[in-house]
Amino acid sequence: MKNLLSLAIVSLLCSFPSFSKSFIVKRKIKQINVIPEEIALASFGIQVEKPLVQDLGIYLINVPEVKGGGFTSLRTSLLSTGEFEYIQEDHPVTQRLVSADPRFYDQWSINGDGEFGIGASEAWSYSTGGTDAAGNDIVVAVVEEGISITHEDLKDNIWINKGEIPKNKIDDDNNGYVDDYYGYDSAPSVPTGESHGTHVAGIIGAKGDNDKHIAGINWDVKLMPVLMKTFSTSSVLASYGYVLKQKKIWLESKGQAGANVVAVNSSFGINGADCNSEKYPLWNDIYNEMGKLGIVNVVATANRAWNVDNVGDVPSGCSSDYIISVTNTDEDGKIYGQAGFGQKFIDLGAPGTEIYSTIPYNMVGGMTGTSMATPHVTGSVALLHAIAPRNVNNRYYNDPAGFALFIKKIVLQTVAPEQSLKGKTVSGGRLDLGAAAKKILE
Ligand SMILES: [Ca+2]
Ligand SMILES: [Ca+2]
Ligand SMILES: [Ca+2]
Repeated sequence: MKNLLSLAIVSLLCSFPSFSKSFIVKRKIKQINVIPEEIALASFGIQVEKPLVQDLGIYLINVPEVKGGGFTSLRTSLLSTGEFEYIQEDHPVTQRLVSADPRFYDQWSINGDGEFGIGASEAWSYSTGGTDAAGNDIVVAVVEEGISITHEDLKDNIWINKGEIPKNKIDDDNNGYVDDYYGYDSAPSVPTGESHGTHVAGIIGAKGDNDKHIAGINWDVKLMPVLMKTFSTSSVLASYGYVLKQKKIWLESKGQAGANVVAVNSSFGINGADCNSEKYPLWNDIYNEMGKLGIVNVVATANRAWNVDNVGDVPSGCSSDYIISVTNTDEDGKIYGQAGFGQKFIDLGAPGTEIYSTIPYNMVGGMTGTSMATPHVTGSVALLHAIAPRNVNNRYYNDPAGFALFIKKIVLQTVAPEQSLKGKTVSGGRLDLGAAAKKILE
């Protein structure tokens, strides 16, 4: 009986000798060790490619391609011998790190479904963020009107000043700021949150894979809320001044105090202003000072379809080398209809159209603007710090200014080329975090 079946199987396999294909079989355990499996399986016309789990009788086998329903016949024939428990096809498996967050499917720019997303899942196979090769926490300062620090997808990633006791009206850590426990609030009130800031913060660092809401580009990162209640140069400078101070303390104390801020997100600005004129000297100045301490400032350009090189913009038209200026791309990868550009001043495009992220009251929602494009780049800078191998990351500690420029160079070098951004941006392309991650590992 067995021989007849074997012949039938062999003839089935031999009747379509076009291409060979791999299958996986599981033998019934009792058959093992009676005669060598390779020989036993050969009697069924099966060639063993390699044992997979020998103790369980699982083998990868190679058979000629069987056309049209052939696999089903092959399986039926093999199973009918009573010698096999299973036979199945060998399916390709791709490396795929996606988060289990319920609204992840809405995040076209991050979840890898959109062709014109940033390639985050590719980068996540190296790191999902949080600490660098030296084991230090990576901090991103988010300068905003307000952030919902109690949002359940943000609260675990909010930076706190451990040297400060909140709400006692004393500057406990003597850094010049009273009660700066949750970062800095230039108008001294407790932040309850505001949609814009909460949305921006979520793109950079909403907790990933926690079964809640969305995944930020960094699943674990420290988000430093730097709040300003008025939109004025003085308020912005005061906010940046806080970041500068915390980074200085961190460097001087060798990580014992302060904050390891590697990037600042600035999704605000002044339309049509000339940053490089005598009217705005302090902007470039403070970006350069932060840059010297290894901080990259990522800034949003105007939500107007105009050429920033001609009409000016603060801060995206500022000439400091330590800023990355970002415009908004849509789900087709093209520059959004209402977004600034400039071959000289605007560095690259990043997804900023219909972006889902956190909003107050434990919710998520969609928003569009250069404000949403910018945190994609800011979050990427932070993630690159986490991905950088030790020998590369050492440079950050030896030459922070040089490292800030190095990270900027990697981001701009690795963009996905995009026709609608050619001649309109420095790089002529769109943020590709997956490619940047590979580059920093070279
Ligand atoms: Ca303080
Ligand atoms: Ca205090
Ligand atoms: Ca989440």
